[in-house]
Amino acid sequence: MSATEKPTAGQGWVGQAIRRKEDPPLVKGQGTYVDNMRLPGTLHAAIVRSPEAHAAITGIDVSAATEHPSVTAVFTGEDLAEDFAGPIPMVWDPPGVEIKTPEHWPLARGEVKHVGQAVAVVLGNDRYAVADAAEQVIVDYEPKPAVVNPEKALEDGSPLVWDQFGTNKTHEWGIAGGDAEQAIADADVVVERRIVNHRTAGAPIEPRSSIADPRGDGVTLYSSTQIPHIARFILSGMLGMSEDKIRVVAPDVGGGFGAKLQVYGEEALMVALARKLGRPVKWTETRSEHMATSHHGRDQIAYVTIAATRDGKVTAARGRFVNDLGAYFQILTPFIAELGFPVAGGCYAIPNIKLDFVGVFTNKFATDAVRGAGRPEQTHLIEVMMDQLAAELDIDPVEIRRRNFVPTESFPYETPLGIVYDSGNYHGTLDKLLEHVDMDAFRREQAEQRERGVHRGIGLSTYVEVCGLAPSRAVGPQGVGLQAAFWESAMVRVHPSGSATVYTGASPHGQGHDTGFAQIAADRLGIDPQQVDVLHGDTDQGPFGWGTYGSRSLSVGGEAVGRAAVKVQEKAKRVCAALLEAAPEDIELADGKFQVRGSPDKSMTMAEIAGAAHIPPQELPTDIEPGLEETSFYDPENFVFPFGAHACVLDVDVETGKVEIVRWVAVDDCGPAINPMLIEGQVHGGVAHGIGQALYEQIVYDDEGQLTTGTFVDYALPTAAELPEFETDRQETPSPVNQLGVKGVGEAGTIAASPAVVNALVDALRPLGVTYMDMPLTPMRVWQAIQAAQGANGGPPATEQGREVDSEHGRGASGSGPASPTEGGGA
Ligand code: MCN
Repeated sequence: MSATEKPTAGQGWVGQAIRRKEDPPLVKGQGTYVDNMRLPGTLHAAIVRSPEAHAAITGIDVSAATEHPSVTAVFTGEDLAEDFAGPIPMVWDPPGVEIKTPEHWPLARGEVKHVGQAVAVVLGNDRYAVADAAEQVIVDYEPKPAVVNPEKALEDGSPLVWDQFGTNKTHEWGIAGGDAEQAIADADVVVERRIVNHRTAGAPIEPRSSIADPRGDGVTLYSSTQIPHIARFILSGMLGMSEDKIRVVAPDVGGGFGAKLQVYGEEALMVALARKLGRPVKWTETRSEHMATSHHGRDQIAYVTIAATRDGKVTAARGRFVNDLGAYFQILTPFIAELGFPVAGGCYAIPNIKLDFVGVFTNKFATDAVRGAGRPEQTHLIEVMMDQLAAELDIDPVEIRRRNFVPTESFPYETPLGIVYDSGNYHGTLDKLLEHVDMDAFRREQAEQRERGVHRGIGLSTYVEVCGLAPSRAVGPQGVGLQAAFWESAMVRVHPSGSATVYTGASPHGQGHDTGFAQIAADRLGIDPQQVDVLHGDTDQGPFGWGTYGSRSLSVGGEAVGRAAVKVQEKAKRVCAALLEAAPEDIELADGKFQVRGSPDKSMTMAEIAGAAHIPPQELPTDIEPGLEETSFYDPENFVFPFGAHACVLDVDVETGKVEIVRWVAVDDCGPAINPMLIEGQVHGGVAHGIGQALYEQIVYDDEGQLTTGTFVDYALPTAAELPEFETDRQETPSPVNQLGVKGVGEAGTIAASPAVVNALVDALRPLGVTYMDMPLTPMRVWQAIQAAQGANGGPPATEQGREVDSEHGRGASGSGPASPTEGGGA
C-alpha cells in the first residue's frame, strides 16, 4: 500500500508509512518556535559571558550599560542572590557513592570556571541594543590557572577547578560481573587499546530560546525544551514556587539531539527576571553561545582490554574510563557515561565484564546527554575492539561476531552485569545485511582497486542499544540512584463528534509523534489518524510526563497512548452494547466499526458512540458515566533492546587523508514498525549524526581553556553533500516488555555509526600499516596516521593518534597538514 492509500478506518493504521501530519505547517513557515513569539511589553535579555576559563571576578562595572538609552536594567549574580531558592540541581545520587557537586547558579558568584559562563544580564526593549550594551559591562578578572586535559587534571599538582574539593576527581563508579581480571590473566589473547571518544555538540538547527511571561502570582515559560514537565519541577525548586504557579510550554522545537534535555540557568533566569520586573523577558541563544554554553557530549578516554581464546571466543571485557565533565554539573552530567554500562558487552555473550568510571572537573562547559548518551561510547569500544581482536587472530570480522553473538534461543538473556536483554536475533540482522553486501565480491573488488591505488575499506557495526527509559525502580532512587522516575502518561479524549485528542507526556522535537501516536490511537478507536490530534509539551494541558530522550517516547509514551485508547475502546464497547442490546464482550471493533460479533449489520461508528456518550439517550444505563476520556500511566517492567547491523564502505585519499563514504547499509530491528517512514527518517538522521562525529565534528578547547570551535566555521557539521545515500532495511523482533512490542530507534543510527566508520578506515589502510585510529578521522589526522605508519615525517605511531591529538587539543601537533582539527571537514 502506498503512503497515500488509506486502509479502512480503524484497521491497520499501525505499520503504514503515512506522511507526517506535523510537517505541512512546518514546511510552510507556519511553525511556532519560541523566537517567533511576540508578547506585548517584552524585555529582551543579553548575557555578559566570561572570556576567561578560570578567574576570580574582582569587580563588575555596569554603569555604562545601565546608562544606555535602550537598557531597562542590568543584574549581576549577587544582585539576584535573593531571587533564587536553590542552584541548578544535579539529580544523580547513586547509593554509596560520593559525588563532589559544586553549587551552580544561573549567574556567576565571585568566580568563573569556564569560557562563556554567564556573569551579568542586560535587559531592554530592543534585542540588538541590549547586545551592544552588554559589551559595555566591564568585568575585572584575576585569571587563575586553567586545566583542560582530564588526565592531567588527575595528576598531583594540577591546578584545581574547585579548591574546596582538593581534587579534580568528581567521583568513581564501577560495576562488574564474573571475574574479568582472572579471565584476562588466563586468556590466550589479550588486546588493549586506549580509545578517545571526543567532545561534540548537540547543534540543533534551532538554538535555545525562552520567554517567561508573568501572570498574577504565576509565570508561563515558553522554552525550546525536550522536557517541559521536568523543567517545571526543577524550576519550582530553584525559584521557590509551587508547581501549579508555573506553566512550561514547549511549542514547536527545532531539534534537540539531547542538548535540550536540560534545565539551563538561562531558563531559570528568565523566570526570575519576569517575576522581578513584572514583564515578559525573552532570550534567544546565538550559535556561538550554543557552542560554548549548551551542554556538550561524550569526552571520554577509555582504557579497554578484551580477552579471548585463540579461536576467537571473547572471555572478558574490561574498561577504565576517564570522563571529562567540565567545571559544573548540569542535571545529569556525572551519570551520562555510566548510562552506557548495560550494553558494555554489545551483542556478545561475554561472561566477565568489569567497568570503572572516573569523573573529572576541567575548565570547560559541562558534558551531558547528546544523542545516545553513554551508549555510543560503549558501542564504539566493543565494536572497534571486535575488529581489533579479529585482526589479531586473523579471523574475519563477520565470523568473529557470529562466534560471540548471544544465541537467538537465549533470549531473554541476562548479561553478567545483571541486565536482561528482552529479545533479539543478532544473526538475523547480520544475515540480512549480508544479503545487501556481498562480502566476497567486495573483497575481490577491494583487491583490484588496491592495484589501481584506490584505498577502499568496509567496516561493520553490529550493535545492541538499551532504550525505553525506563523502569522507574531500576533507575530511580533505589536503582542506579536517579532522583526521577521514567513512566509516561497519556490521556485520550474522544469528542462528541467522534474525533479525538491525545495528550502525551513525551515532548517531540522532530521525531514525528503527532503521526505515530495518532496511528496507535486511531486503530484502537476505530477512526482515521487525521481525526486524532496529538498534543504535547504543555504542562497545563495534561498529566505529568517525563519528556523525550533516550529513545523512550514510543516504547513508554506510545505504549501509554495505546493503553489509554484501549480503555476508551472498552468504554465505547459498553456504550455500544447498551444501545445495541448486546453484552459488552460480544462487541468487536472491525472494519472501523463497533459491531455485534457475527452480526455486522448491528454496528455503530465511533462518532455515533461518542455522541451517545456525551448526550446520553434514555436507553443508556445510568451506571455508565457520561464522556469518553481515559488516562493511562505506564511504567515499563524492563528496558527494551533494539539492535541491528550496519556496514560502511569508504575510500581514503592517501595523498590528502580525505575520507569519503561511498556506501552505507543499515539493517535495524526496533520491533514492529508503527510507521516505517518515521523509522527510516530516524535512521538517516542518526547515522548522519554518528558519521558527523566520526569524520568531522569536534569541540576543541586550547591549553588555556579557550574554545576554538565556537562557530560552524570551525565545528564542521556535515551537510547532505558529505553523506552517502543510505540503504535501509528492517527486521521485526517484538519486545515482550510492552503490548505494542516496540523498541526505540531515535538513537540507533548514532550508536551504530561511529565504529563502522573507524573499522572501515582501518580496513582500508591496514595494508599501509594503520592498525587503529581515534576519531575524528579528519584529513590531517588520517594523513598523519598514514605517514606515521609508513615511518615518515617523524610523527607518532598510528595507534597513538588519539592520545597525541588529545594532549595537543587537536591543533596540528606535529606541524604537518592542515592546522584545524576539522580542516577538510567538508561542511
Ligand atoms: N518508531 C516507529 N516504530 C518503531 C520504533 C519507532 O514508528 N518500532 C517511531 C516513533 O513513533 C517515533 C520515532 O520512531 O516517531 C522515534 O521514536 P523513539 O525511538 O521512541 O525515540 P523518541 O521519540 O524518544 O526520540 C528520542 C530520540 C533521541 S534520544 C534523540 S537525541 C533524537 C531523536 O530521537 N533527537 C532528534 N531523533 C531526533 N529527530 C529529530 N528530527 N530531531 C532530534 O533532535
